[in-house]
Amino acid sequence: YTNEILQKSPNNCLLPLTSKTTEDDFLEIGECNIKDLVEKFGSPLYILDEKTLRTSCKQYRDNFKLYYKGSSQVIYASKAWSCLSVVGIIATENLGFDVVSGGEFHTVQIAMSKLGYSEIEIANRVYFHGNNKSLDELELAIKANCNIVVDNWLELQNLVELGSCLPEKSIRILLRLTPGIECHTHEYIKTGHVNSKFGFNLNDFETVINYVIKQKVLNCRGLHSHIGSQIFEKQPHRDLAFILVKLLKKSQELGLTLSELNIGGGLGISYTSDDNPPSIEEWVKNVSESVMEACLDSNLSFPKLIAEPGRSLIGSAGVTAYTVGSRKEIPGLHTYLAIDGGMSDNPRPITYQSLYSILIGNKMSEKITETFIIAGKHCESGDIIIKDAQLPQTHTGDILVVMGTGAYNYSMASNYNRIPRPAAVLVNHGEANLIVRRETYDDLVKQDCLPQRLLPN
Ligand code: LYS
Repeated sequence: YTNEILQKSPNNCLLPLTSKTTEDDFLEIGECNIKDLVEKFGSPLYILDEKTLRTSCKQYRDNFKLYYKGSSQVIYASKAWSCLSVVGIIATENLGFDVVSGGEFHTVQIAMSKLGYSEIEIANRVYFHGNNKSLDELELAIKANCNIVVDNWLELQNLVELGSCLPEKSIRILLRLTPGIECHTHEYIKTGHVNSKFGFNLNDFETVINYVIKQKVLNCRGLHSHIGSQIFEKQPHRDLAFILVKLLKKSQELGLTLSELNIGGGLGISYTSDDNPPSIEEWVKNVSESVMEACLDSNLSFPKLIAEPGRSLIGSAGVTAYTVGSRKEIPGLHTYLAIDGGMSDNPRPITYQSLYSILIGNKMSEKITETFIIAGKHCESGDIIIKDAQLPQTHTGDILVVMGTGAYNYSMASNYNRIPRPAAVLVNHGEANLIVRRETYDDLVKQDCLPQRLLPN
């Protein structure tokens, strides 16, 4: 891994920015040796590089300041990885949060209040999304006074009802719209196409605005749209900017002036060397220029521009270290190499057929001589992390590192086959701190209940 790879935008490097090979041929991240990390914290292990995460936050922030001539706010899509330390780092980088559940919101509230932020600061930074928020979640959001991104009619009506005893303009909302934009990504992670489950369809726009205008309790500040995830093209966001700005104009004509425009997220990362996503700078420049151009066309002042990256902030900051276990050779066919984790700590390959890159963390510069199928340890033939991994001679006990696992690995992990979820460590300047404790067998039965009548008398 040459400097050339390491100097790219954080979303376009396979390994975290601080990755190096030590003299004795081990992978080092955040000045921590992979072997020491696995010895100390066990395996599998999620490893998160603080420097890479902070660098991507800074690149988003700085580039919006550079390219957008209005105010802007970057909000982290918590769904990529939500835990106290990740939220803490991102909060101190001055980003806000997109949360899609009471649980994600609670995590932000706890982390930010532990760091000393006031309730008002927390509320201002949180945007509560979701296509089916429960009444409890809506109440939570209203009580905290955060921004609510309203997805549908039921939610609008529920908000009006819940807010009926509140003073005027108490509930800050944005309206989520389905812009009818197709982008090239996996079917399951597209969100902006016409038959998406998310958001109001455009033909409802006028009716929705007219309804919102009449509701005293609703303080509608802007529009939101998100077209999908792991996107490499730039045109869809440009199109989206023009569509949304036209709707800002339309809303103004209907009597509702909106000051915020949330353009969503979706910038991809490179999982393999064939991937070449735009850099964070290119993405921000494209979005900023498109929104400004559209505003000039429509003769509107620049709204507060909000973007909500998740994967491109944290994806490449993380790797997962596994220990190699059994090896099965099927003569004339292929060789399986099994690791001590799999679809429970990384469900992306089985869910989206996602590709990953790997290396052997204790044999960084050894010659590639073998091709393996990397299998997980779950009771499913589909539990395959990589179908054709090119590796040096690899044996039981070697440390296999999967790159680009910072997003949607920890957050989508399960206990399938009652396998405890791995620990996570944060590395920086030679220090490694546990940020998520490894689950124990006792944790696995913690929520189980055994009714009295099942016990012997
Ligand atoms: N979980 C998805 C993935 O791993 C991304 C979901 C994005 C949701 N808007 O690619």
